[in-house]
Amino acid sequence: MSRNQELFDRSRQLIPGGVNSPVRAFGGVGGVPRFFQRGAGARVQDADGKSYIDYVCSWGPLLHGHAHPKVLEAVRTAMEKGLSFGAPTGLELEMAELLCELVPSIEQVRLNSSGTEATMSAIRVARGFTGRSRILKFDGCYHGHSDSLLVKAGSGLLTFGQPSSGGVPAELAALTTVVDYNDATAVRAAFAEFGHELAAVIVEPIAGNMNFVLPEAGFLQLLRDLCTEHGTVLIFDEVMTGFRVALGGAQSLYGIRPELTTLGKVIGGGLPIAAFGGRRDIMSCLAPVGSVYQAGTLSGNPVAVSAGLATLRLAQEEGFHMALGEVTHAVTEGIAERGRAAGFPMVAASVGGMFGIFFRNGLPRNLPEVMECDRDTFNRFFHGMLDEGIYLAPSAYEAGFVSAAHGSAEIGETLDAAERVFAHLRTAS
Ligand code: HOZ
Repeated sequence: MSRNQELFDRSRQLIPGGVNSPVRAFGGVGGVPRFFQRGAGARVQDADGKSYIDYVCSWGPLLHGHAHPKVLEAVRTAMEKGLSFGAPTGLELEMAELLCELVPSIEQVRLNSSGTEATMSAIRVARGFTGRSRILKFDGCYHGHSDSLLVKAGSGLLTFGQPSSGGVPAELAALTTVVDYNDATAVRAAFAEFGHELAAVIVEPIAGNMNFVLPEAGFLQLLRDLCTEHGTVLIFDEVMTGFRVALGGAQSLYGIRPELTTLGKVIGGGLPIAAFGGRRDIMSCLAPVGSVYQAGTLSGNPVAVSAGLATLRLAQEEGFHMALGEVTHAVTEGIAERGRAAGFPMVAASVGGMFGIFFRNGLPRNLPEVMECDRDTFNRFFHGMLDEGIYLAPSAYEAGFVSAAHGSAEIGETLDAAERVFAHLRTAS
């Protein structure tokens, strides 16, 4: 029996589904999850000693790959001075200064420990600031697992949102209105009906939790205009896109200034840290200045902040995102070209170090179109690539990630593997 299998069998006895986050269980693709024992640069090694080129990068944080020497050095230096104080440190101030400099819409920022906390807190401060309760989100955008955000659309726009998870009270879900991504008509209709009640609109400016879906021209501007008109707080969830698609996040690419932004992943470089920030008058609603409560024992943890600072400083090097984007484009377009040449309908999209590949004709605009992809072919492609030593996200509905440690060797190996896998899939089908 493989060591991965043995670890999975034992884990399932003690950890629900054998994993600490559902998608890791390989439920969507089948088979045995790989248990990793180490990572270096663009590569990871599983419990059986097999090596893979990693296109998950811990779901985004590892912008410079695994165990980058400068990030490790920063962590070592910080941890030797103490792991946690539960009191302010100068490092947190350095992080706040850097975040406000890199993302100009952030005038004040607060650190916490996970993207879920950041989005949950941003919603609370938006509700506290506006004195309103209702929020608007988009189907297929994921903003962590707090109750107000685990909500799917009801049967029509004017029906209440429904919980998308057990344990979420229907009464709470009813305060969340859900419409399709890129659907300007539905957004206008929602504002016409509920605009005066909307505390916040929360959106991934590039959606990375229904695979990878780009905003259509004018979509984010429409949200900006309607929020301004109705006194609604626009929240950009840049937990995934922040510092990954561009140094100033997706908002810098599209030229939109949200009231609030949530960040995570890259700002911890692989350690748990997240942040939410934005307009000074809104952030001033937070305790101890204002009445909106939010706190955390490990918020602003010095070791995590140090890893994040080192990660962000490396990303500030001239041309960093351009080079990252070129590698990502070469890998993803190369895979899609080989897929099409083998007769599969396939497209790819990427920005900076984040990408999506789809088994369908044409890029999807929203969740229903993402769901039209050929999942069975994706799953066979995924397992073929895994056997070849290429680790893609174990789900057709997740974005992929490339790091600065991925270079020409990784591009070549990945494309050669894809060619062999497509040739095999074609003969098998
Ligand atoms: N939230 C991630 C999927 N979009 C999964 C995180 C994980 O399993 O680590």
